[in-house]
Amino acid sequence: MTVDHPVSRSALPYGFDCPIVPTPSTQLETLTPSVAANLASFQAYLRSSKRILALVGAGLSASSGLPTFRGAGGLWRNHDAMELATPEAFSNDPSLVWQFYSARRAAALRAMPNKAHYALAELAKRMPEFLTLTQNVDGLSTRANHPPDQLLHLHGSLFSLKCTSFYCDFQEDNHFMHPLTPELAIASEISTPYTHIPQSGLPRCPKCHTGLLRPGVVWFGEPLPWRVVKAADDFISAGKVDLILVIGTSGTVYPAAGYVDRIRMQGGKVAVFNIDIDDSESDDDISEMESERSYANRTKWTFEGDAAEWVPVALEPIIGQIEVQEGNSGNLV
Ligand code: BJW
Repeated sequence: MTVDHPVSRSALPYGFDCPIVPTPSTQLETLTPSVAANLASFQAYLRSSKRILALVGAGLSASSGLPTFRGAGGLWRNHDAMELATPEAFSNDPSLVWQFYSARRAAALRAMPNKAHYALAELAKRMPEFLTLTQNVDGLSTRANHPPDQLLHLHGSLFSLKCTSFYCDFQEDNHFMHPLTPELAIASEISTPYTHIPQSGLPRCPKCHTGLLRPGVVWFGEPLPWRVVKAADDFISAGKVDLILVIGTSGTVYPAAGYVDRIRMQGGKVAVFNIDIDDSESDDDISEMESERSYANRTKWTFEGDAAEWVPVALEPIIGQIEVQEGNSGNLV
């Protein structure tokens, strides 16, 4: 499996304060007996599951070098990333918000999918009733060849553009050119002081020639794309979802976070993959003697550590082993 890559992988030129988020090793080769029992119990249930949903967030792409929103790395030029992801921020200062998104486009283009992106893509190829709901806008799941009909982008894409004019319906997807205007090239140079770009230097609508373009992402207070929400609802209504994989998300943003409770209320079980598992997310009580036969008593599993390490291991009974070579071809062995 070879991944086309439009931008070379030299030093990151973009502007997050902490572009590479170091992730402690989960040292999967030295599992304690209780962690091994937890994994065996999860894998036994996974093998018995027919319909599976994944809800993924920024932590999935952390090992690919893309910062998460909350916590370390969620600052861009001393601005809280969450405060830039609003229609109000764009309307107040489109130059600032466009530079934020231009830097993120550059970073996403130069990042590579990691083993968890490939593992989920492989699970989709092997299980027709597996669907991934991604909150990520970086395009890495698509670049890992996740089957498109089994991948829903809840929060849009960095590589979609929309006209902001009320009277214009222009929208373009898969627009990978960078920078979008010559002036936006400065967004990638964090070492230079921030410079305001006048509206004439920001992306303009090629259809109406008057409106400013904006990134095709979903900001706070905006509705999620209705086709996407409907497709997710249709999947959930079509039959009981046996398992939801909750990967690298803080679960704080709605309606995305609500899918976990919906699956739980249907009687589905939950597996959480996160570098930081808090007490409220911890497993059901298990004993070190738990065997893989005991999953009937479980409603939840947690895997604390880097999703890029844990997800491929957890899914191994279905997908086999995933290896991602330097240069980033994902190979199944
Ligand atoms: C690792 C790791 C490693 C790190 N391995 N793990 C109900 C209740 C309360 C509020 C609301 C509600 N319903 C709606 C709202 C309002 C609002 C909302 O949810 N607010 C909350 C703050 C409370 N929701 C909305 O406004 C949504 N719209 C809406 O509801 O519209 C209704 C409507 C209907 C009709 C008309 C009009 C309106 C829209 C939400 C849009 C969110 N957009 C963003 C920006 C997208 C564009 C961009 O990328 O810039 O989406 S915000 C940001 O948060 C982004 C993310 O997708 C989203 C979720 O974040 P995520 O992915 O979970 O990242 P983090 O950083 O939070 O967490 C990372 C996790 O990874 C952490 O747990 C780490 O520990 C972990 N991790 N490294 C594994 N290596």
